[in-house]
Amino acid sequence: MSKTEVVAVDGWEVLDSRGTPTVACEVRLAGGAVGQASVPSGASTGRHEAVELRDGGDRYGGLGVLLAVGNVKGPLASAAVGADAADLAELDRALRAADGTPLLARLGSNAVLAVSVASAIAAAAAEGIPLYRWVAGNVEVSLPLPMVNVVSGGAHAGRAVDVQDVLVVPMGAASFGEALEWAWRVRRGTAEVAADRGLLTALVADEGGLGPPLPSNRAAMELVVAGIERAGLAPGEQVGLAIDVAANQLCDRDGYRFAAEDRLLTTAELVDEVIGWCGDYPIVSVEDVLAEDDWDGWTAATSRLRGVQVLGDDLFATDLRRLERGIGLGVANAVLVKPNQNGTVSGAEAVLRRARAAGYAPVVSARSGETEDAWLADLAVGWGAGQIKVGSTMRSERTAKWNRLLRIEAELGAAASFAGAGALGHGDRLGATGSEASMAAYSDRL
Ligand code: 2PG
Ligand code: MG
Repeated sequence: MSKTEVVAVDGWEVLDSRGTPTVACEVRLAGGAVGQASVPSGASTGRHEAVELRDGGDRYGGLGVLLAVGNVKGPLASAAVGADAADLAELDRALRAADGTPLLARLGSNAVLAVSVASAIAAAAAEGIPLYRWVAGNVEVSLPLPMVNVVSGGAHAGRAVDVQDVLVVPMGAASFGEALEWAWRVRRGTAEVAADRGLLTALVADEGGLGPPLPSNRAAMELVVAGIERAGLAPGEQVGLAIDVAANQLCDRDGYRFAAEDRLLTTAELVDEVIGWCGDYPIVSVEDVLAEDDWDGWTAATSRLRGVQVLGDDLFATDLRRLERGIGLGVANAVLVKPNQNGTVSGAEAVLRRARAAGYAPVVSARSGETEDAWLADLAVGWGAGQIKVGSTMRSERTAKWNRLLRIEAELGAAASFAGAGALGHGDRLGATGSEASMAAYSDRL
């Protein structure tokens, strides 16, 4: 029996950062190594992402996950026990096969992902190496450029403004640690400017961002630019803006509705609006500019937004087939990689690799409902993802990931490579081969 053979799988219910139940799991290997993991959950979920299983009924208002926990301990444990955690792709295939549906709707993606992540953590522990090292294999690791939430709206902040998130990208920073400190300074600067203007800043949104009531999307962007200046940093040179429009959430029968601004827009008008923002504010990344199934709209939007990172979240749903379709149509130039949209660690990694091979920039992302786990940080470093988004610089479920990245940076010392501004996607990279070195390294692993 190999030391990395799975011998036991346990599951239980815990609460996430919104107080919503989620699945936790422990995987035990023959050599005695153990891995524990809990999984996140989104609020602005797309139709095409892997399906969470929830109990319904009265317990926890119907949001309990005891059925999913039962599936961890039952069918998923049966599939995993005897498998080799060192071959995660094979183990993940066994988990998927036990479910048998494309979006893991039968046993629950929350159950499947918990087993997948806990297995990876156990396998790394069995080798006595950090998870990021185990994930990387022989490939060079790098610390990601952070995309940090400063002002929230949409489904994350009681729809204070219509766009879901205004984030900052400290692209002029020389290291991860410096980038995080700049983002922290911008968040504080933005809170100060908001307070000077008499806006309420004490309450924080789901991901730790500010959620002040503002008259318009533009007012949110202007506020964050003022925050960058208050922080003593140069907007557009040292720190750029990233916008998550989360356009699915704006869909109305007749178009896209900016409820806070009381406007109804067609697809073309929404794209015009975003292009206007890009002209007036130092925006480097636009996420989910249109709804998840508006492929024609996305094709046109991508060519019109050339020059900025056009990032697909609900659009791709960390799904290889949807990404293939996007690559074929020339839609977007960057992909959000959320392990729980996919359902397994190796499935999410396959999406990331395919994206890079096609010249798309990957952005590893947490969810708005998170736990204190930090495995996402290790995945981002080990995969050399280039960018990571985990919310703001406060609230423990967010800082758990930032703090893990700081630990890795300290551990690597002078050898720590930082992805920096070069990680951002832009149209000009499409069709090119990307970084030849990292491409070669990635194909070696296939
Ligand atoms: C997103 C995520 C994270 P949620 O839309 O990118 O900010 O939100 O987890 O609610 O889908
Ligand atoms: Mg999003």
